[in-house]
Amino acid sequence: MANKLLLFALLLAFAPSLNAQQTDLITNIEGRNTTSLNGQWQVIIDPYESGYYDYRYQPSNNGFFKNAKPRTKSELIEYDFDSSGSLQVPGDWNTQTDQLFFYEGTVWYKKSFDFQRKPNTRLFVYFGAANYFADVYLNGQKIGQHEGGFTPFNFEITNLVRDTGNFLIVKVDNKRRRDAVPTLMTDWWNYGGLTRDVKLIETPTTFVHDYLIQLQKGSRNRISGYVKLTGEKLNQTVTVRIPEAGISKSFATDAHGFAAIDFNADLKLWSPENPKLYDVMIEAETDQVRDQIGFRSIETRGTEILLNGRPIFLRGVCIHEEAPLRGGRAYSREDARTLLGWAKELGANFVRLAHYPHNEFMIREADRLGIMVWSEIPVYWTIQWENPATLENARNQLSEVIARDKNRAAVVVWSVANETPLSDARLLFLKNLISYARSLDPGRLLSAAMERHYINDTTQMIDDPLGEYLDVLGCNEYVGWYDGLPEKADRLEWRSKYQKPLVMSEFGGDALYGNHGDALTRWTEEYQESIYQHQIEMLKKISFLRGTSPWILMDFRSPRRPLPRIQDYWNRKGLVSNRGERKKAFYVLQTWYRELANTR
Ligand code: GCB
Repeated sequence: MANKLLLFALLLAFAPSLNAQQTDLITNIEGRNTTSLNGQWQVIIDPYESGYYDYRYQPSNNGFFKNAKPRTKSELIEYDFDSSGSLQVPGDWNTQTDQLFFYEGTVWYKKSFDFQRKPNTRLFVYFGAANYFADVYLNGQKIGQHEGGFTPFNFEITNLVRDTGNFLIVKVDNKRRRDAVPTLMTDWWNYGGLTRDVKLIETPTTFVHDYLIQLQKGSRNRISGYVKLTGEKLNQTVTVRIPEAGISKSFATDAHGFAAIDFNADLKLWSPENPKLYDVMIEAETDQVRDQIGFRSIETRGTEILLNGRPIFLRGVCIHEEAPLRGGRAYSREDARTLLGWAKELGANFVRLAHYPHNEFMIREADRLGIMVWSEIPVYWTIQWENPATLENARNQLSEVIARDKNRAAVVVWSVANETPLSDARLLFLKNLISYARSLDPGRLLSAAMERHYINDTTQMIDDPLGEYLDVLGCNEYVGWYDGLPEKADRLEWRSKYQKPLVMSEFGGDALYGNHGDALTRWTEEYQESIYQHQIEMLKKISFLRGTSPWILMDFRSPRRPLPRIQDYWNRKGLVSNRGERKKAFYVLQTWYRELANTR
């Protein structure tokens, strides 16, 4: 009996992480032959999940995914997608209708489409993201499920798709769960739905599934990585061409379709001053993919961060994936351009994309604009450190964002956690993520927003044991907001146990745009301005500081912020309001960043 129980507990522990039907992520969607499924999708709001469970709370064989219609006038069917409402995809559901503003639960999405698949092709359905849990069905059959609200996934539908009358149905559930990643408590809005692009990807029967084409760690003239084919003809010759650099190198793939690539290359390196991207062609016998790739080295030496071998200071700002001006989840290239444009105006060469992987547009635009990126997974606050399924889930989200963005020069840091409380279990969990990230992508720096503490009234100590395993130390501090008044920063000294670079990954305070008063009156622009003034003087004195990303570029929605007339469910720590107005602190930071740009 005890054994049975143990087995059951183990099964239960691993159940939510089963991704059995999921195809490995296809790299570089922009370079593929795709058909958009964006637009209006029919939806059914299903708070009791009666489209999934029967009245005994057992999964039903006859759920809404069947898209049934009464065949006779007597037949009883209690749902109908086609006369229910519709929602725009991509998009969160919360900001599309008042009815769903605070909703956390299940919404069923349905899209009909025709598709004439050409002979000798394969077809995949690709989701940029679905928050949080997705069950996906095509023509009444389950094709897969996915957990995690901010990373892409795809399923093969080659043998299921019909020329006409396909119906793709997705049950999206954004209920928060204690064991999930993130867990129950966050400081951002739980926007639900098909929040990013949905596409069909058509490929040859054997195709270039994945590749890593980046500079080898520590080198500025040697490219190393791999190309991976999927399909029946796995032994092929693949050629990597970078015409502008006069490169054409061929490799033979092995019986698994895998070829390690490794060659010298004389390249103009990517940097914020010159964000050079090369056209790169990956040509197999049966498939070709084109990408735009930048090449740069990133490493640390003592307390320095070196970009292309030269010390650099990361002049950054944090950003949530909140749509500028319109509100709701950001989802478009225009959203990315606006947000990154404001960061540039601020004088930034770096952004921390908090607290989860943002959409691919952000990374692609950062690549083009020359903005370095800190990319993060939602291991936030009080995750269940001892739950193996939670770890598996975090690992999966990490592997998906690395799979998607590993060829983007802009991404310089993978961050595995934010403000997680010290414990042995937490350290084990995060060490596991760090070594996993290094195994998937040896080239980038690893960081996390760690814990730090006072050793006396005026000394902050960084000695979180996690620091030993990171390349870059991250610290969030709110001196002047949650921790004393702004002038407290004047007396503070920072110490670190580690000879490593520090990025002050958060600081700041709330101000309602247009709310004025003296520098000691909370919620005014003047108070926030004063925080930045005192902070900057303090930061200048930290000898091992190599970057800053204050909290945050723009006001963002949070259910934890109910104060009427000031917050109204917005976290007001933005340097820019949700309507795009610059607050006074914006200019304080801009002045410092301009100074730094001229002196470093
Ligand atoms: C933090 C968190 C961030 C919050 C911020 C705040 O430390 O990392 O997610 O939004 O503080 O505004 O309190």
